[in-house]
Amino acid sequence: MSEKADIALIGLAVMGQNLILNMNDHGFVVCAFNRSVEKVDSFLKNEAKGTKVIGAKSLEEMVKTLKKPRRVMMLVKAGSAVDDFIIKLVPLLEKGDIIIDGGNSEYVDTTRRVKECAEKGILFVGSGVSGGEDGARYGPSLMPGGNPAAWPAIKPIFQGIAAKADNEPCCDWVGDGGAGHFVKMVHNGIEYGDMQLICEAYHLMKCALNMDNSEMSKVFEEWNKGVLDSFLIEITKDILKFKDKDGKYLVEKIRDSAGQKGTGKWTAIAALDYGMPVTLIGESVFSRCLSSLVEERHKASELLKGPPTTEFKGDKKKFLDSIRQALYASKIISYAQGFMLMREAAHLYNWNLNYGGIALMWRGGCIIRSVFLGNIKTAFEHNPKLTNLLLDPFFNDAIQKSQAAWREVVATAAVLGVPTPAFSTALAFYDGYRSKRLPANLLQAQRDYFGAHTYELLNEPGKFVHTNWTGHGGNVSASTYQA
Ligand code: NBP
Repeated sequence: MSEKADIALIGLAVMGQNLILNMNDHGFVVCAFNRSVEKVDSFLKNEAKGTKVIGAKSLEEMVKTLKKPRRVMMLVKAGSAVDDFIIKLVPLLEKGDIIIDGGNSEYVDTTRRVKECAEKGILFVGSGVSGGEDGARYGPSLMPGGNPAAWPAIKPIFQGIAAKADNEPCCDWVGDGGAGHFVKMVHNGIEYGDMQLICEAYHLMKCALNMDNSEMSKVFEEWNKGVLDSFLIEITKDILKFKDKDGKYLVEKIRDSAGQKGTGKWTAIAALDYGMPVTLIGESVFSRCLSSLVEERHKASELLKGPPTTEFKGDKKKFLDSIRQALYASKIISYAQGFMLMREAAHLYNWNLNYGGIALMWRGGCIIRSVFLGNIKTAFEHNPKLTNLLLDPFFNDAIQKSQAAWREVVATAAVLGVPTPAFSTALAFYDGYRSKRLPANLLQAQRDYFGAHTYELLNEPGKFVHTNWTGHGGNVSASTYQA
């Protein structure tokens, strides 16, 4: 077969098929392959009928169709399937050829694969792909990282098919090793946080303000015209007013037990591993876990009493706007925490992350796309060395303006007994972050009292000392290290 395909794509499930059609629309010739090869014929006869897409029945045949350097992209289930394909592909490729993994792989796996492939002369790229089915078809957000030598060869395809925001592609080179998949992981964690915040706003509207679905939908429609303008607020507006065949609101019939595929959990684990207080994403993961304890919650709901009513008795219109402000302020905290985590990982892995560029990559095409990300991009453009988003004048000002309403919502929710874990943890983080002095002095004293773990004095940082607090303990201290 003559070498005519610009790129091969392995994996003909929802993401792969749509990405192929998107590439085809942008003038690239794609060779399609799938483990179950019968799907190749079916795809060519149906979804890809009338396109320039070609198919291959084996990896050998697929590789022969490719222009050099060969570009092979996988969109298969993350995990061993990716390693299996790499093992089969490497002997068929030449030095300088490129393998791209567009699945939701763990960044540590990508770091390993980049290294292993480089040892064999193959350029490996791990790319976050966000936007689901629609994004893949009409413009995803793409977050490629890995072997930088691959970027010039894949850039035209990636930037060609990516979503555009402010006329710029939502795709740029992220960094070495697993940087692309790390950034995608944080994106997914932030998505967990955004969804949880919206759910808490909905819960308060329903339980504290007794609003019906049509009213709530209108509120989200209104919110979508301001600073909260985003894909997730927009779909929430649609979901809330969607009626089932019997005329009843569908969302109210859905079992309140949240599923998860793991990327939020990975973000929380990375936060713990790197010692970064990414509390809002953590709470969002735990909120899903709590929701799934349905039977236990049903029993507990009969036994564990809360306040006599969840109904808010004050100025409802004003409280509704306070919920909007609490959502906005909490969202700022969540993104500030997500960027803190990326900054720490960049420091540890020596990635040169472009934070404004990342905000632009998320600005369109993906699930967390929003107007707000434009403000984040601007903040990092003004100051690429910004240590924390909260210190940017725009976001500092936004938090100051919403602060009173945010505190009112968290306090009222606590009084009424309506759970708002993400709103609350965001506010606790804000108060902790802005505290010149925290009670960790007492904590250090406790550690030294019971475990001789030592402490530093305010006027002698870096010098660890131990006190014999009781008079009968020894004077020997434990080793000093950070877990
Ligand atoms: P799936 O995650 O459902 O994977 C289906 C593909 O993986 C099929 O091509 C299947 O081949 C192949 N596959 C499986 Br399953 N096990 C395999 C194995 N052991 N060896 C070789 N191939 C295997 O597809 P998807 O939803 O299109 O997602 C593709 C990737 O993109 C995943 O990593 C996913 O996490 C990620 N992603 C998905 C979305 C989304 O919205 N769905 C969004 C962003 C990223 P077969 O046909 O022979 O079974």
